[in-house]
Amino acid sequence: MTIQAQELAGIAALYCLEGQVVSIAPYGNGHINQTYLIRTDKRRYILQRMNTSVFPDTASLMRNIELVTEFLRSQNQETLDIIRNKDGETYCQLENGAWRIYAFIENTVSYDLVPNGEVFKEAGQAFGRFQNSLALFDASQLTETIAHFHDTPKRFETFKQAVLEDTEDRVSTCRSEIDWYMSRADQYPVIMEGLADGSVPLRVTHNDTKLNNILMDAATGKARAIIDLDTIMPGSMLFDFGDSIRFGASTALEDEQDLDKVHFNPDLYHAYTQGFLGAVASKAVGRELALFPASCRIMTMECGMRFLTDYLQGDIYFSTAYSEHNLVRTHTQMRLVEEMEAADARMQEITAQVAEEVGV
Ligand code: ADP
Ligand code: GN1
Ligand code: MG
Repeated sequence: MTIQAQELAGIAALYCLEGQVVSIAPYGNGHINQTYLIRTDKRRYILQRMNTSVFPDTASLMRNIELVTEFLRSQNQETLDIIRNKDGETYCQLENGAWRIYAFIENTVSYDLVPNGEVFKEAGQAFGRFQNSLALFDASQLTETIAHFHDTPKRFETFKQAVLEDTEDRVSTCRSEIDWYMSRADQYPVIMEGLADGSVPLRVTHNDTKLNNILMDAATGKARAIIDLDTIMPGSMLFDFGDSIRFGASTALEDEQDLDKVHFNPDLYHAYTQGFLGAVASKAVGRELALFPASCRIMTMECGMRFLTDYLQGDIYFSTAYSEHNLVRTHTQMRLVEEMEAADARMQEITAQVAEEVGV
């Protein structure tokens, strides 16, 4: 749905914002919500039209975010600041969607591509610390915003169903990609099996740990706030670790069309592992450590499979800019998995070395 400028101004008018609104324009590179930057003559805000087909229970979603941000603030951590509307509510349910406003977290940068290992190590440390903080949070208060979010075998079932239904007549355009995902089916259950038999602990996790969901201080480069808190739910530490590597240990953007530019970089894996493991240290159990390299492949396969499912279903889930966009994203994920497969021994070596360094 295209939202008109006048509608956006109407939504902003439901809030007591500081200053006069000067402009409201699309902002950021998220794939799920529609994000806008509001500028007033005094300050800036983030306005989001939440994706209610992805998150149908808006009230529970916003309650989760309220609880988690209150908790993080009580721990002296910088976090999202929900601006309440004139009725004192955390969001506005309108005919043209469900809307929320956050204070803009100023003087920060977020990256779609890792500029260097230091930045990625810093991200790892921040996500590790975040994991530690969430360990103190009472998970029973949280609603599961998307059931089976990182249940890779279930994602695979949905994928196979999309292939069978072929509603958009696109199967013929991606046969080799489909075969690629079919041939790796035995790997998908590994994390879920660990959660089921208890060898992998159930924790409270962020579940969407890509690099552009962390804001770094523009001056010092230090991590300031972890954002996009929509998917905080019970999960495995391996979801958060693997997804960060999927996105950040690549030499190219997630939607790079030139596959010659797309490589898995083991040095970036090293940097992130140093940061993350340095922060979670002894909290990580042996089975989690053993699965660090496999979790990167599983999360990358899962994400690629989700892009391919969306391509087959007519691009109904992720934001896309052109008709092959999800297929292009699928290709980068496949390339990364192949290179991770080839680098498995090296990844295991790095994990063991870092574990020793941080005394795990
Ligand atoms: P999506 O779920 O679509 O990914 P996000 O909540 O991650 O949406 O927001 C999209 C982008 O907007 C982020 O990657 C970040 O660049 C920017 N952003 C979101 N919230 C804030 C904020 N409070 N302050 C500054 N930038 C923000
Ligand atoms: C989405 O919301 P965003 O853009 O940070 C998606 C993640 C995917 C990611 C792939 C709720 O993340 O699961 O890994 O795209 N979020 C949701 O880039 O599905
Ligand atoms: Mg995001």
